[in-house]
Amino acid sequence: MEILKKAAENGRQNYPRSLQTTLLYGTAGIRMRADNLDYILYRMGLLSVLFSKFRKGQVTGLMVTASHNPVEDNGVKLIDTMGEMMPISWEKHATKLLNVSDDMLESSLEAIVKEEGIDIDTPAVVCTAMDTRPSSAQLSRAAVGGINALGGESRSFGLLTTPQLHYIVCCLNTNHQYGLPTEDGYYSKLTAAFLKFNKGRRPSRYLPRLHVDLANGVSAPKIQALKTYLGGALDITTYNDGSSGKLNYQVRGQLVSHSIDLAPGMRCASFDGDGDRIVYFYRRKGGQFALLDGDKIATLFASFLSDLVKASGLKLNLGLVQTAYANGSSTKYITEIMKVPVACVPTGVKHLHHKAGDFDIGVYFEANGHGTVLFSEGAQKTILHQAGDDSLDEATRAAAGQLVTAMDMINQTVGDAISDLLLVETILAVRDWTCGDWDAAYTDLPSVLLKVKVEDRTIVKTTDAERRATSPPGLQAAIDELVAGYKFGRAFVRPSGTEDVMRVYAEADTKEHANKLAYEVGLQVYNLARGIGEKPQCPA
Ligand code: G16
Repeated sequence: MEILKKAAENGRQNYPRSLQTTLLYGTAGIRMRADNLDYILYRMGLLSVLFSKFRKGQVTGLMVTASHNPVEDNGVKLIDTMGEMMPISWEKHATKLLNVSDDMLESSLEAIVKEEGIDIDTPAVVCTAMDTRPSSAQLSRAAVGGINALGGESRSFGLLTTPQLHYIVCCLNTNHQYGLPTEDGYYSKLTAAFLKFNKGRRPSRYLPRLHVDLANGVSAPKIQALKTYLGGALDITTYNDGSSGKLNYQVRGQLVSHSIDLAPGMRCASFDGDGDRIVYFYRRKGGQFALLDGDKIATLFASFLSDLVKASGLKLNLGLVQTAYANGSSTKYITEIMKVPVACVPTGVKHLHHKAGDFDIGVYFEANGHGTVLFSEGAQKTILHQAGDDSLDEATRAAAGQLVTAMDMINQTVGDAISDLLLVETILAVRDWTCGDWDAAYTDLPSVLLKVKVEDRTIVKTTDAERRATSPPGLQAAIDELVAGYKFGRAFVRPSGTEDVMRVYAEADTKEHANKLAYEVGLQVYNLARGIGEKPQCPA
């Protein structure tokens, strides 16, 4: 096929492969030091065109970002037609294109076309956007180079949060039914729902005042825009707003930046670099710092939505999806107190999103604050019907109407810090809650996350939603033995899909025990999985 040949030739000349290491399209795309990414972006541009053709010319998306990684890194996330992540079945094609030599690029493209039964003459459209990293503009140009080389139409949206691009892709493929495919359409849809929900509300304990740390990322300008649409209904003070300071500076596993001088009574939230994750935090009355993470947000959403489902007289099954990182106390609370079914899947929004589709209403969250709510097509229709059914009493209809408004506020395509923020604030206002009221539902077990550097992270293999290691031999037995020594002990290890490290998670009855367990498991990983560099240290 002539066009594949030309695209491969263009790649060889203008975007030659500059790395010989083996790369993987991982948890959320590919990310690494930005210096060598040009050819990768070019090739991912090619792939997104093939993917659009495979989807019969529907719009696909390509986001240039390395999300929570340091500013020196960059990467790419590919988006499917309804705004979800590119399907896992296509990741092998991405990995193949990341690793083939320039000489093999043409035949590799041909193999994808053949395997997926793609009609190469189908038109293709790819929407692109980028975060605020210094390397993003150049890498976007490389991606557009790839899109155009295969005859695809590229539509560049400039700076967007990752979830905004997901939203726009979905709008375009639903003929604008999901919303208007513009940034203005996004703010208008979400804030109209927020304002509707909060109209005339006069809470006494809840204060519509929030402090948000934006990690110097792409959400900084976006929150300013949001504020104009909110028109003062929510007073947002911003920190790390991009005016100075490094992107993702001090953003760690659980995304808590230290830039906010926390006084009691302040309600704070923190975003990651590309705006798809959010966690809340505050200082308890006794002065203790408290994190309201993705698990706490998930339980807040699930309990609120399940109350509305009951009040609207609907029979819809609501479930919650978590990963192994979910705090043991949250899972216990959801199953035993809330009586909501919980599913556990491997890390990565793509897994959670997929599983959430098994429920009429699927709430999914990773503990790190990545999550949203999915309403099945059937559930959406039933809710809309109920809200407009005049034969029902007013309270029942009003509850269904509130569900409709909540659906409009939620970016169902992917986890979205802005949309999640608006829904958290709405629920707190409706319930007239402070952070303390929200936090009171259950108490997290102390937990710790460690990183361990190893020679080759692929030698660690896991099963049971990453809760057990099957390789290297002896590792799981060693973890089991260590865990048995701690009250409420739980630990697991998994290779990161976004950084070149192994992650070790541990929880136990006290912080000291959780630290010690994580450290001991980390040492086993270091010894059995060929650790490199400094040995793990026991966290303070
Ligand atoms: C990405 C994924 C998340 C995942 C996180 C960490 O987040 O989208 O699902 O939890 O990376 O992944 P890992 O532990 O494999 O490095 P983000 O916000 O950085 O795109």
